[in-house]
Amino acid sequence: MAINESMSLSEIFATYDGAKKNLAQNVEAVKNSGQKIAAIFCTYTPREVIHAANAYSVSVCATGDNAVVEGEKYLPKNLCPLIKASYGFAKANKCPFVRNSDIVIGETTCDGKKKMYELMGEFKDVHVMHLPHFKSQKSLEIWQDEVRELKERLEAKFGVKVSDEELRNSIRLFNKERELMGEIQNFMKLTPPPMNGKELHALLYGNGFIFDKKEQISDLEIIVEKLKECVRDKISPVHKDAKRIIITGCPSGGVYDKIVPAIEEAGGVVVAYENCTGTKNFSNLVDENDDPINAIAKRYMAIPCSIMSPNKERENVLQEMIKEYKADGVIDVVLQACHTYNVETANIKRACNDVDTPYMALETDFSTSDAGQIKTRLEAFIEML
Ligand code: BJ8
Repeated sequence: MAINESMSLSEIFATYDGAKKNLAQNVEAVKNSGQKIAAIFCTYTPREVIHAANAYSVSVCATGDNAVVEGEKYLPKNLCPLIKASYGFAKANKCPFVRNSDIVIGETTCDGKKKMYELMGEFKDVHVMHLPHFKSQKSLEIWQDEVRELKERLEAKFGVKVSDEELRNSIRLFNKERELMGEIQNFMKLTPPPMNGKELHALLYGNGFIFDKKEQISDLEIIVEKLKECVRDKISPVHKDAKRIIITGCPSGGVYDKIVPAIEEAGGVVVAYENCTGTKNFSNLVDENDDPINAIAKRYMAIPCSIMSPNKERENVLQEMIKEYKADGVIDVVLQACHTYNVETANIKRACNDVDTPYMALETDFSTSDAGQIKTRLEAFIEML
């Protein structure tokens, strides 16, 4: 779907908006060309290892109520919608990414996901990495072994040998991508920023559905230059007095439509996503001077997800972001039955209170039935800021 310099920013945003659909239409042809594909579920998956094994990786977290209905044929109703949708879509053979993947890679993150992988293993080749939930030296050593085992598993599966040099090359490319994503995110520190939260989300989400790493990087470089031009020419779709909101919590892909447009129509602007579509995905680089396996393990282990215990880093990161992005409010998105993020709302609320920033928790699922109620609550929140 490559973009080019002659495109306007709005054309570029539209292209990224359609990136998932575009890849869904093309993934079968990619697969038939002989390319290996790994389906992944989580930001903890060390994608450099997959890349170094000459395979593409793609997130297969499904969204939408239809996919949830499929999932509920096999899984309990009171389970996180992301798990139900992802399993349901895959089991019904409707997810083109899972269907065309050679392997599914999961991690022992939350209980629902790890039990779902057992069921998925009945119809796909599933490799589950043991992700420890305490951040300690012992955990890091376990995780380093898991990263090494993933490399060996992929070598055996795809009949390749991954050298340290190939891993280092992948590390450099992924670091470059992260730096560019960070640069794009940094534009949101400006008042007003050169894009709104819908456009930022389109870039962050769409970027995950571009297979070719070099194309992905050169596209991001074009976007950075375009955004610089907007700043220079003082072009912004955002009112300078718009209330600046940070979204934190569970992955927001499946609930984006109910939340982000409602915030921005009510006079707010989403300046950052402290979640797996946003900063969790590209903060922190892999140390290019360390042993590649150890360096990869360290970077991924540091992700401040609620499945870690304790998870003080998320509070620290959020407080730092509130300062940097001059946030007026924080909205904590919790998917129904996601216990770890739900319990953590108490800590996140306290962290926001400590820096005098209004906070709201929003528990929802992938249905549209609560869209009106959410809109009303968001309007009231923005109005009181
Ligand atoms: S790194 S946020 S992608 S685990 S599936 S924990 S919403 S109950 S997705 Fe996640 Fe990795 Fe963490 Fe990110 Fe809750 Fe649902 Fe579990 Fe979920």
